[in-house]
Amino acid sequence: MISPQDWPEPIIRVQSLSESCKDSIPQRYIKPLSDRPSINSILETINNIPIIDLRGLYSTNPHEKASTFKQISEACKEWGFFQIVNHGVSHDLMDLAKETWRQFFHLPMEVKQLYANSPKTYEGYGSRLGVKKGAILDWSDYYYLHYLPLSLKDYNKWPSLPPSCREVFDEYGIELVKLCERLMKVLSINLGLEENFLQNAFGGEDIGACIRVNYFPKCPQPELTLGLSSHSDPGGMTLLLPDDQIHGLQVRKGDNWITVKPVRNAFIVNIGDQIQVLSNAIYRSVEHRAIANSHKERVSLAFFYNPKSDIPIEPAKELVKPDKPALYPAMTFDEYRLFIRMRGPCGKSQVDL
Ligand SMILES: O=C(O)CCC(=O)C(=O)O
Repeated sequence: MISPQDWPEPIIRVQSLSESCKDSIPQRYIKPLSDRPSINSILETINNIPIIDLRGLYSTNPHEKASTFKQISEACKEWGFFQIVNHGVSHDLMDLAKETWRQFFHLPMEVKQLYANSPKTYEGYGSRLGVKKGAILDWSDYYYLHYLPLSLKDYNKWPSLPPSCREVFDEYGIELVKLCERLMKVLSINLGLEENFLQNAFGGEDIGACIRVNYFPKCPQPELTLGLSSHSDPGGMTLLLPDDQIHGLQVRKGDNWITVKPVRNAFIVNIGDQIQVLSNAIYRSVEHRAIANSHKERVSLAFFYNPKSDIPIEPAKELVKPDKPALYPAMTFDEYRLFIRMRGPCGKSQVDL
């Protein structure tokens, strides 16, 4: 498969549309009826994903420790999503990261355009995912960056404004990598594997990490569109820093969409397709999407913790049994990601294929 060099149509920034279209959205953003959010559904709003206090992982009380491991295990199996509090990342740094990126999106358009991206690597300022000509688009802009491996980290692609952006994101990346490493150990132990199993399967210290900062401008008709279409995350594990003032993330639970109520200073963790493969589907990546909002803009930071891109990822031998054969063939993350990037967000169809 050859990576596309350019977008199939001229890029229009959703932020500009939000400023010019006060009453209605262009046809290109109107989703088919089956994909539209039912914004006021009771079922969507009464539930919430599990909230887990990570302090318990380091408790000297064995019951508290075991209970925290169990909560994470159940959340991974039943939801594929959970919120974590007391995770060790400085709350000031979290606020600063969000604020810095919000400032970026408020820079004049000509400054942001300097970083316009292409579908070749997606790095930079973007307004669509996928390259299908005539696709119905999502109501969001974003900024996508590689953080690891160092060979892919290119400061020229990082915004030079606001001036603190590079420094803040560097510090944020260090903290999030540490947190992901801790969670990978917990997931390995919960799967009955050696504690470094998942980390080693991802390439040891040689993993990949990237960030997508999503910017969802105000939308005059949120009931007709989506901020981000339904998808599962292609990588290993995602730490999402949501906007805790505005609900936007919805997670699929059976036939329903649950609107996540973010807890202040929490991260939202979700299992990606690569951990689904390694765990032979004991853990499953779960479809999620973002709804648009008519009153306020929203910013979210998705930090993707991924396997090294050129090592084959396949179900752990220990989790393959005569009655549970390997459900997936070996594939590198590079091969998988290329496939995803051509198609854009498509529910769970990618990993199931
Ligand atoms: O903004 C959100 O709540 C969801 C973001 C997300 O799913 C993503 O960036 O992959």
